[in-house]
This record gives sequence, structure tokens and C-alpha cells, in this order.
Amino acid sequence: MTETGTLDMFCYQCSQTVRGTGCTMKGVCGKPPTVAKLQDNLTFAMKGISAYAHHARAFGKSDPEVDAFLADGLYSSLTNVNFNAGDFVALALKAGQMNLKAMKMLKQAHIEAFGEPVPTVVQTGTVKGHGILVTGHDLKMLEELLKQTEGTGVNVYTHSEMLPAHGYPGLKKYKHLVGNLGSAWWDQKQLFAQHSLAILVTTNCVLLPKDDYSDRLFTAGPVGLPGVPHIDGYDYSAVIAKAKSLPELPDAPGETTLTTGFSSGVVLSLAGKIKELVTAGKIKRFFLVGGCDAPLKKSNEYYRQFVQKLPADTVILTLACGKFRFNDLDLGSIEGVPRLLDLGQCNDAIVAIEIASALADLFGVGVNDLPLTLVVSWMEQKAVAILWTLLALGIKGIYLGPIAPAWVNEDILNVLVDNYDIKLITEPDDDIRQMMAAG
Ligand code: SF4
Ligand code: SF3
Repeated sequence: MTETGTLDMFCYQCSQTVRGTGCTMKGVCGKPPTVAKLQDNLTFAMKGISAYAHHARAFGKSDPEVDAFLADGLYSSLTNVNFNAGDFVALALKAGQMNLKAMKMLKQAHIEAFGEPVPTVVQTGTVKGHGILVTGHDLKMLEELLKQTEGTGVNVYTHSEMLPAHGYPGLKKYKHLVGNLGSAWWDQKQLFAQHSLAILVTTNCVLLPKDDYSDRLFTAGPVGLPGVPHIDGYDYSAVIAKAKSLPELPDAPGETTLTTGFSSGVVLSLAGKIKELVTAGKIKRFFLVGGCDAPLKKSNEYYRQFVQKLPADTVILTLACGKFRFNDLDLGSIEGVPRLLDLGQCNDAIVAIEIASALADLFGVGVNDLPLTLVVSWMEQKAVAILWTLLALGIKGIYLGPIAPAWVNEDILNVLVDNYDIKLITEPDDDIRQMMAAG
């Protein structure tokens, strides 16, 4: 059984929607809850992989092995086809491997199209004039919009997972890509209502709009909202016309700036210095803090405090929308190595993996022996795929939050703890003490 966003329960296996907790088929399948949860987990991970494969396809890239896995994996989650929990753990690990390929393919596509990101300071306020806000993950759509708005007097802003676009040379060259507004996906109802912008939604995670901005909203690609115009292809003239019809935004610089664009090339160009600082005890530990953010009490309380409380001799890598919990903080640098390095979107977990393996080579150890702790926030299906990628790579000791995923029950959590030493986050002080004391 799988919970949906409604009060109903949906079981993917018999495709039954049942009120409350009962099974209308009287549990005829006899499926153990652990198998049902592992099947759900696999389905979630495959949805995440599909998103990355979809974006790569927009750049003309695909991988028959990934496509074949998506078909085989979905077939395995069909009605009563396989009741072996172990098979679903193996499939989840395979999903992790396929997600690694999908993320690599997408990263290669982004770099081929726009160059490798470079550190870039991004403004957070508004600039006088008309504007379009672009949200979601689709950089190809952003590029096409930038081409079509060039010289029109309409400025373009990023939101949430679009922030890393500013680091790509092929996108930052557009002077009318003027800044970023807001933070993670879940602030959109308040943010979109606040500014008189046209808004282009390119991917998940969109929310059903409020009336006060739904007439300024446009969807594209796989996104759809009732009563909201959808752009097929890459002709954004309706979005540009809408932006021009709206009152101009004021010149209102933001109080902070954000820095993004730390690609593997940029971070690894510092490898010699990093080695020297680690050897001299001036960098004690690296942290990867990031993932899909959730508007939960635990997230509100944990991640910002966690990063603020980390000792000054630590370096924090971050990615995905979870970074907006703390990416406005000025954490300074350690002898020229910035303490906060934004690697990009959630799919740029591949960059974190590349950096971690390069650091492991540099120090002549395995990734698990590096002074590195991963604090991964999960919220939706892409994060599930990324988690299984990390597990498939044999990475142990990941701290997971803000809460245990719904596809985990006690049995599954025990397997994750026993085999991968997964821990759930607790309190920043306690966790930091434990992490800093790790080998
Ligand atoms: Fe789900 Fe089993 Fe009930 Fe079918 S019989 S709806 S698979 S729990
Ligand atoms: Fe996840 Fe929506 Fe933020 Fe790409 S996909 S990070 S939540």
C-alpha cells in the first residue's frame, strides 16, 4: 500500500484506491509490507532517474541501458510479479547505478552546451524593468528564453533549482540574467505573488497556484496546471508579452548575494592547496550538506543551525534546493579555499561524487576513509535515486533527514543501518560532535 497526497490509500499492485487503511481486495496478495515498501522505493527511484534522463534527452543524449532498466524495473513492480525482498534491494542498487549514468549523461550535456561552471556571485533583489522568473531544473528552456529575451528589455531571474544556471559561461554571458529570487521550491506561493513577473515553470516541484499569480504563470515540458497556459516547444513569445504587460519591477537590490558555480574542475584546481591544508590540520573535515528540501519543522530547525555550528576548520559542499537553508551565510574561506561550495542542482550530485573520488585518490584512501560526512536531505523521488546511487557506490555512514522516508519500515531501516551505517539526523550539536569524532 502506498499513501497518496489525499486521504485515500493507493496500492500500486492491484491499482486499488481504498478509503482509510483497508485493502478492498482483502489482502489477497499476502504481500509482506516490507516488499510493498521496497517496490514503492524502486518506483520512486525510477521516477527520479526518468527526470534526469528526460532532461538529457532534450540535449539529444540517451542511454539504452538506462532506458532498458526503466522498463525492467517498472515491470518488476507490477502486480504480484515478485515477492522477494532481496530482489528489490538488488534492483534499488541497480537503480542507483543507472542514476549515476543518467546524472553523468546530463552533466556532460550541460557542460557541452554551456561550458563548465565557474564561481559566480548572484544578486538576490530586483532590477528596474520587466521580468520573467524561471523555476525548475531545465537549463535548455532557460537558454532558449534568454535568447528570445535578449535586447527586449525583459530581465530574467532564476528561482530555486535554477540558481546554478548563473555559473555556466554559456548562460551567464546573457547580461539580462540578472539574479535569483526566493529560495527552495516551497516558497513559490508567497514569492510568485510578491513580484509582478511572468513565471515559467520548467519541471517539478510546482505547487497548485494561488489566484493572485495564476494569470502570470506558464508551464512547459512535463509540467501542467489547470487553467495555466502550456508552452509546447521553445517559443516563449506569450511569456515575454505577459512580462511586458505587467508593471515594471523596482530597483531593489537584495540584502545578500549567493555564490554558485563550483564545478569539479574549479574545486579540483584547488586540490594541491586542499591537500596541504588537510595535512597541516587546517581543514579537519569536509561535509556534503544538501538534497531536496522540505518545509518541515525539523528542516526549519536543523540545517541552518547545523552549518552555522560547524567548526571554522571545515569545508561544506552543497547542492540542490536544500542549500537555501544556509547559502546566504558568509562562511569565509580557509587560506583561499571557500568554506561553502555550491556544486549545483540535485543532479550535480555527480559533481560531489567526482570530487569525493578525486580527493580519495589524492590522499590514497577509499572514499569512506576520507574526512567527509554526507548529510543528505531527501524529499522527493530524485533524492531517492541519488541516495541509492551513493549506496551503490558503497558510501557508508550517510546522515539522512529530515525524517525517515515513508518507504522505510523498521526492517528496511535495519538493513540500511547494518549494511550502510545510515543514521537519521538528531540535533545539530550531537550530530556534529559524533561526525567530528569520526575517523
Ligand atoms: Fe495491494 Fe495486496 Fe491489497 Fe492488492 S491485495 S490492493 S496488492 S495489499
Ligand atoms: Fe529536489 Fe524538487 Fe529541490 Fe532538484 S527535485 S532538488 S525538491
